[in-house]
Amino acid sequence: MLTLYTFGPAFGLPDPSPFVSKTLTMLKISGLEFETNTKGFNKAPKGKLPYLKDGDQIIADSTFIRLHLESKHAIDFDKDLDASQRATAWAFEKLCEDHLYWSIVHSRWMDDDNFNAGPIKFFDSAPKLIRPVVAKMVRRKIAANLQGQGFGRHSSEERALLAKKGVTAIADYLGDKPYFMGDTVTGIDATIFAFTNGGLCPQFKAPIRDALEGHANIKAYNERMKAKYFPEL
Ligand SMILES: N[C@@H](CCC(=O)N[C@@H](CS)C(=O)NCC(=O)O)C(=O)O
Repeated sequence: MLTLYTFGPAFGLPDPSPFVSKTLTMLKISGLEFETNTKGFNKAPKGKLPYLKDGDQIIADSTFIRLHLESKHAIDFDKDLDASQRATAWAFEKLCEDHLYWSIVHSRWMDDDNFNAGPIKFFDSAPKLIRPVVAKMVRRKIAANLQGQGFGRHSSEERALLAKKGVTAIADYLGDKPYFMGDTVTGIDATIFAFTNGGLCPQFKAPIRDALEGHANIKAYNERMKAKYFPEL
């Protein structure tokens, strides 16, 4: 049995982490049987979720999980794609993960209203007395990550512009296709769905959400993916 370590559904999303949502979607696309476990964060080999347990193997990181599923379980998520399409899909995946992700993180964690509407709940299990201190420490660490990556150094106008450019690229490439690469679902759909669905989360006011809301094709795509893979949501 495959076990995926996750944070657990929150904010009406399969998981608050787009990387976990990506992997949940990927596993659903694969058709493999799997279970989820929300108690694994402290043992995460890279200090991050998701990671997968497959027998006695532990695989950390959504991209390595995908590669593992492809090699060990003989799944080719991109079997219908030629080399040029695979290259395009890879570039869009990294646009989501290394760019749009930071827009989502910035708006959820750095904006006080958004923080109090969502991430603050992650600290409910900490003892009440030290809860604000723990929350402050984690927010500080995330602010440092945003500075290190660079996204946190931009002005709010610049951050909004970058989110808009990324989202427009996704909307333009998706066009009126049912799935991101064409008529059939491929690996990149797990990522595009996870990050656009996370960005559209109605619980947060965010430039990425404003940008996504402006594209009817992305919203329709999201509804299609949700109906197919997460009907419970
Ligand atoms: N490259 C990793 C990124 C995973 C990641 O950033 N996970 C975040 C949640 S979105 C996490 O677990 N953060 C916890 C921490 O940094 O302490 C992947 O593709 O799985």
